[in-house]
Amino acid sequence: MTTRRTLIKLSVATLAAGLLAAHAFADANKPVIALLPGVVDPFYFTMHRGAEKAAKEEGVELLFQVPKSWNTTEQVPILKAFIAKKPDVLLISPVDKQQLVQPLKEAVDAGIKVITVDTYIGDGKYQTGKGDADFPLSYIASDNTEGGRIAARALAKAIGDKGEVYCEDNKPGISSTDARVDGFLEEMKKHPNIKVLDTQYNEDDANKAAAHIAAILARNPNLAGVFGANTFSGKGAAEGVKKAGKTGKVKVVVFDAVPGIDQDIKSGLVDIAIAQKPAEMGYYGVKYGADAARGKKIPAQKGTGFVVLDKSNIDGDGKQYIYSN
Ligand code: T6T
Repeated sequence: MTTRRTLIKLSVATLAAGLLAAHAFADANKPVIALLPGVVDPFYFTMHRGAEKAAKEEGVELLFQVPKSWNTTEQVPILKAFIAKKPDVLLISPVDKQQLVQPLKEAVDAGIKVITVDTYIGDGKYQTGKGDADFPLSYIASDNTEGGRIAARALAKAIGDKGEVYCEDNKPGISSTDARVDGFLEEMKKHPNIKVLDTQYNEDDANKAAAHIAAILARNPNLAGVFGANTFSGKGAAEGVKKAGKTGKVKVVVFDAVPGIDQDIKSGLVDIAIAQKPAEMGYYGVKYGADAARGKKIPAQKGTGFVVLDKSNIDGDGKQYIYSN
C-alpha cells in the first residue's frame, strides 16, 4: 500500500524533474552568454557589436563588462562575478596565458562552457586531452604569428631593407601580442641588413610608447622603423615619431585599425595597419556559444583573418575594417 510519505516524495521528485527540464529548456531556448574582453578599446567595442548581431539571430541573452585596464587584477574579479551569475557560456579574452588558467577552471567546475576570443590560455590548443589548459571549447582569433611576419615584410620594404628597427609592445605573457612579436622577429632574421633593437614594453600606455621612441632616437638617431604590436603601442609609436618630427622618415607599421588610422596613413605617419576582424570574433563566439549551450559540437579553433590597410585601399575597400568606439 503506497504510503502518504511515498506519494509526497514522488510528487516532489516529479516537480524537481519538471523544474530541471524547464531550466534546461529555458537554457537551450535562451542561452545566457557573458562576453569579457581584455580592456576598454575600439577593438573590443567592435567585437561586442559582432556579438550583439549573433545574439539577436540566436535569441541569446548577452552579458558584457569591460576591464578598465589590461590586467589580471581587473579581469579576474569581473570573471568571478560572471561565474556567480551562472551563464551557460563565457566568451573571454584572457589577459594572460598562464594566470587565467585557474580562474577559468573554476568557471568550468561551475558548469559554465568557456570559449576564448582574440587571446588564449596555455598554448591555445584546446580539447586535446593534453595539459591543464585545454579545457576551453574553442579559440577564435587572428593568426597573430602570421600577422607579425606580414608586419616585418612590410616594414622591411618600407625602409629599403636596411637600418635599425624595433617592436613596441604591451607586456609579455599575452598570447596575441607575444605571437605578433615572435612572427616579426622570426621574419626579420631573413633580412640581414636590418638590425632589430630590443623590444620595448608600454603596459598598454600610448604615452609610454611615445616616450620610448624619443629615448631610442636619442640613442639610435638612425632608427628607420618601428612595429606597434597593438592599438596603444601603434598609436604611441606614431605619436612619438610625429613629436620627433620624423614623420615619413621613421616608418611605422601597426597592428589594429583604430579610428583615425585613415588620417595617419594618408599623412604618411603610418605606412601600413594590419586590421583584424574583431566583429567576426564576437559574432562566431556567440554562434559557437549558442550551439554549445544547445549541446552541439563546435570547432576547437577558428581563424578570422585580417586586412592590410595602406594608401592604396584606405579610402576604398579598406575603410570598412576600421574599428569604431
Ligand atoms: O590588438 C588587440 C588585441 O588583438 C590584443 O589581444 C590586445 O590588444 C588589442 O586589443 C588592441 O588594444
